Amino acid sequence: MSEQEIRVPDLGGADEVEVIEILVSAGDSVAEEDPILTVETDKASVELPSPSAGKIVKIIVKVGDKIKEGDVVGMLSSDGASSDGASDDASDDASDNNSAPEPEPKAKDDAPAKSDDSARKPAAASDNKAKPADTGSVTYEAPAAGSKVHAGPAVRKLARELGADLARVKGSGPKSRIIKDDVHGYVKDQLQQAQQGAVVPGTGSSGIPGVKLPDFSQFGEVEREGMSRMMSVTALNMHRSWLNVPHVTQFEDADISDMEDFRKSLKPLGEKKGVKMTPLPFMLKACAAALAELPQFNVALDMDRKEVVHKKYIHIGIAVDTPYGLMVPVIRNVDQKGLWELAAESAELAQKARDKKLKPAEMQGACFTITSLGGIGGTAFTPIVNTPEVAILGVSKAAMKPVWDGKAFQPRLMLPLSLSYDHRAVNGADAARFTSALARLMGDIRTLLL
Ligand code: CAO
Repeated sequence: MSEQEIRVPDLGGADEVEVIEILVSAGDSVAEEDPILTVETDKASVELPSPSAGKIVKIIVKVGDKIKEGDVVGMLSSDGASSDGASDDASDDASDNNSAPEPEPKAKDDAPAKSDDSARKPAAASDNKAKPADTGSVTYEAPAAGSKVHAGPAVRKLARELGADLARVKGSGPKSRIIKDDVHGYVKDQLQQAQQGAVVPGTGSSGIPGVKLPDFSQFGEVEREGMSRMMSVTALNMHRSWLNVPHVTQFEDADISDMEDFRKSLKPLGEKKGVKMTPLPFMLKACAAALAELPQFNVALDMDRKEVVHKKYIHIGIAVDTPYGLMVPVIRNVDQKGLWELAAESAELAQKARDKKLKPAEMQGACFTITSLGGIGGTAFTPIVNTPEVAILGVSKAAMKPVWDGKAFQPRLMLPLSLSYDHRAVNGADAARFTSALARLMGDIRTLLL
């Protein structure tokens, strides 16, 4: 075991660069070429690789520091083993499973934050291999079966956020390692191709022509503002779902008169417990029961492998309106929790969302989403499925309505439900069964206990 300095390598002509991300900490094991730091030159962001395999002793620079070629940035205790291609691959796998900066969900096929799953699972069979579009612009080959992706945790995180399939991105770093600029370039090219009407191979994009903006200032005063990161990521996710999923929305009214009487009767107890019981926990319970009753809604479609992924857990996302945009924290094992626990947990997660304190893991792994606009208003809407989930329940504002009981009209409190679903996974009859089950369960909450 010997200690060696980690020095800044040749920066390709850049004089001084800024450290923008530190990717390892003392005690981490690294393979040769594993990324240690990300630095930003005036042209690109680049990951500085480890000179050899070993254990990080210390990193002596911090984010914001300016460094140049030859500077010492840390110490590595080297075991003398120089890594070959095989260990390089191993390091990539390790970065997938252990050292990624955000926790990965257990179920590899289920990351609502739009993971680069396809980089982790076997590539599509060769007969499904997409051919590059003949557009004259940059095209990307579908990955060869079993091909490895060489990219560090920060690059993988970026690719997940932007929805880029790393297996299709060409690496321009050392040993064809993918760097952040490759991901940005890939996404940019895909968008350009989509705007030009090209079908981007393997993306499922329909290649619709882009919307040309007029010069708005000819009509009146305007001001331009950069989109926040959250807004651009949400826009991309919505667009992807909208283009990839054949949506249908099923409507139903649930009679929640008795449920509301019961909920209101819980108010004094809620005050004692310091927990507000809103209609949301009842909806969560009802959705969990409906998902158990109709498990065809608790799936994801793997179109590459032509497989249906059946989930044996019931985690439900709740859409939360925040000043920064829409966030979807996830409540785990809803079927195993009681109403008070669900009320406390949903209030806590909603508050965390509004305070921007949600951890990535708290927004991953949902099987289904509830988006409730009931506290605001409206009679119905058509929510967009939060892929790779296959259904989402939109809830509008409950209202008193005259309901015919066979002899007379009775004033009943009716809750409008809008279930959007992926028609590839679910058929219309099952959707009607699902909303009927919700109406039945919320209409008589004693059935939630069954
Ligand atoms: N009908 C009538 N009233 C309802 C209702 C419904 N469907 N749902 C909630 N309410 C009432 C609640 O009972 C509460 O009333 P009181 O204060 O008198 O008890 C009031 O509306 C406010 O409830 P709330 O919104 O604070 O709590 P909630 O548990 O119902 O919802 C949350 C929590 C996080 C879902 C909600 O705050 C929220 O952010 N909703 C917006 C979600 C969104 O933006 N979706 C759009 C996604 S697509 O762009």
